[in-house]
Amino acid sequence: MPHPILYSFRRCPYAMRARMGLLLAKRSVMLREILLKNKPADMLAASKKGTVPVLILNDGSVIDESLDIMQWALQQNDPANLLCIDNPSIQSDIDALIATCDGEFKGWLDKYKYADRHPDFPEEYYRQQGMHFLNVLEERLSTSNYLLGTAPTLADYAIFPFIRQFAHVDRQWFEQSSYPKIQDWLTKHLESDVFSKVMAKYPLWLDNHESFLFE
Ligand SMILES: N[C@@H](CCC(=O)N[C@@H](CS)C(=O)NCC(=O)O)C(=O)O
Repeated sequence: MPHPILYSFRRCPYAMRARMGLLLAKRSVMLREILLKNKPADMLAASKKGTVPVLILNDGSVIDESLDIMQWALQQNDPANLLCIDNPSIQSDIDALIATCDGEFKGWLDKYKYADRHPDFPEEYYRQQGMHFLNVLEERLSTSNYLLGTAPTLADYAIFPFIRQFAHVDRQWFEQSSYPKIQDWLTKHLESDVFSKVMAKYPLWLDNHESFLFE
């Protein structure tokens, strides 16, 4: 049985979360590393959106949303119960947190990251807006080790790549900021085996059309 194909870009937070979902579900795929400035025709033929990640299943169907890829994998095998299948109330908290991350927070994150392209306000303004979400996370992490309790859920893995980006915009600011719980939580994820595996470097697919087993 051939493996599904995953078009991915190492540094994309959406692709990171998809790779983590696949890894945590122990779902092997053939990884094709791309560059956003030179997208392979095969990837665009599969998904016209032109975003990564894109997963092509063996039956030819395509999943081109990172969260859908995580869910597809974890619905088949979720040894750590990241989807919290027996707890609809936690599930709706997970969905709500991820929706805020991908919606409002991501909007401010992009403006903070590229403040020079958004001269209406200074960088600090965009950071301040993004901090509303950080405040919510800090409060949650003040009462438990993970966002939804004592164990990680889909929300932790889906959200931390974006907090990592936020922290990287101005590391000095982040390190002295009043977010000690987020700092610990982020460090824990960044130092995890899962993260170091998903951040392994692969040669570009377009260089020699070689996919790599990702498992
Ligand atoms: N909603 C999509 C967003 C994916 C996305 O926007 N990925 C970015 C890279 S981080 C991308 O591919 N952008 C296209 C481009 O820059 O050309 C998902 O969750 O998969």
